[in-house]
Amino acid sequence: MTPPPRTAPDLTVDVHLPPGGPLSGMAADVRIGLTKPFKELSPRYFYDERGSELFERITEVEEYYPTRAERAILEADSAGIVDVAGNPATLIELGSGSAAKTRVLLDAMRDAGGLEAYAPVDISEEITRDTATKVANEYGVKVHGLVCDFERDLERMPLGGPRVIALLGGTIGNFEPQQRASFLARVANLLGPEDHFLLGTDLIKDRETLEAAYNDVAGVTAEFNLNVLAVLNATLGADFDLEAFEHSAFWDDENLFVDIRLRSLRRQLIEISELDLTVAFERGEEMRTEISTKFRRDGLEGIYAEAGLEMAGWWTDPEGLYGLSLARPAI
Ligand code: AVJ
Repeated sequence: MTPPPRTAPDLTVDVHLPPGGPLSGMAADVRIGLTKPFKELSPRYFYDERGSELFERITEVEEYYPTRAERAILEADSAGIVDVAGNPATLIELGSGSAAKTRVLLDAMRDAGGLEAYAPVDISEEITRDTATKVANEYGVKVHGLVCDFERDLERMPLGGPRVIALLGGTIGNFEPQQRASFLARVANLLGPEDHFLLGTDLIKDRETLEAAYNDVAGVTAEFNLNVLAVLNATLGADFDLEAFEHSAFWDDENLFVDIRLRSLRRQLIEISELDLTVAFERGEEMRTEISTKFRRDGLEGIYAEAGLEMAGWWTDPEGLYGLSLARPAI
């Protein structure tokens, strides 16, 4: 047996998708959402190939600031983040995607001399394999990719630290308060005394800025939102007419989220053949497709405390649009 060449990347990718693939459970979930008095769909179904492409385009429109703001913070403060995190050896990234912004963090970890391993965690097998391979080759560190639903499979995250578990991009904004609380409590439970959790959160600001970010003039967000109906047509045999709905997004200053909906432009019946279900929409009826919660530093500290975490660091961009926080298990 010849040993592998010294340059062979140290790379593994484990797949933990349920038997039905990434969309298993979707049928039952959509049935529940569409038979409620106030209809709703989970934002997880936005991201088919077209949806992922449209989201990428959203991050490039003028009005949508969160991606740029988060990148600016990472570029300015990665060294500080790595320092407060105690020069970690492993970065575990939940919802890593193409890991575009992650490299800034990996660079800072490498510069601090700690970087040993990277674990990209994502629901898309293709993207995870691609990201894992690229990072293994670029950084020459151990890469352990995990293809799973990170919410369901959180306890599968590789051990060995000190680690940083990162959830960037403002994804936590999609979680309902209860779902968020139990997710963060599980994170707290998973963290060893030397581990940290790095979280990206969009911040509360004036209504105009928030609403503009979700109602871009070019209509990319509207197209992204409507695309979820095409996903249901393709995967569940539904017959949604995308022209018969319109995008709506408004800031709810009581719940502190941008409320993203689709409004039926006429009274209509939708057949969903795979569910053997007919859904009636009134003219003007709205269905929620996403919430995007916004935070303040003190609110987030309270949310951490309830989950058994404490904030160890806080960074914002110069305009204070977006926040990155580092949390550790509360003592
Ligand atoms: C990917 C959940 C962070 O809430 O801003 C962007 C998704 N939806 N425009 C967000 C989204 C409409 C985005 N997150």
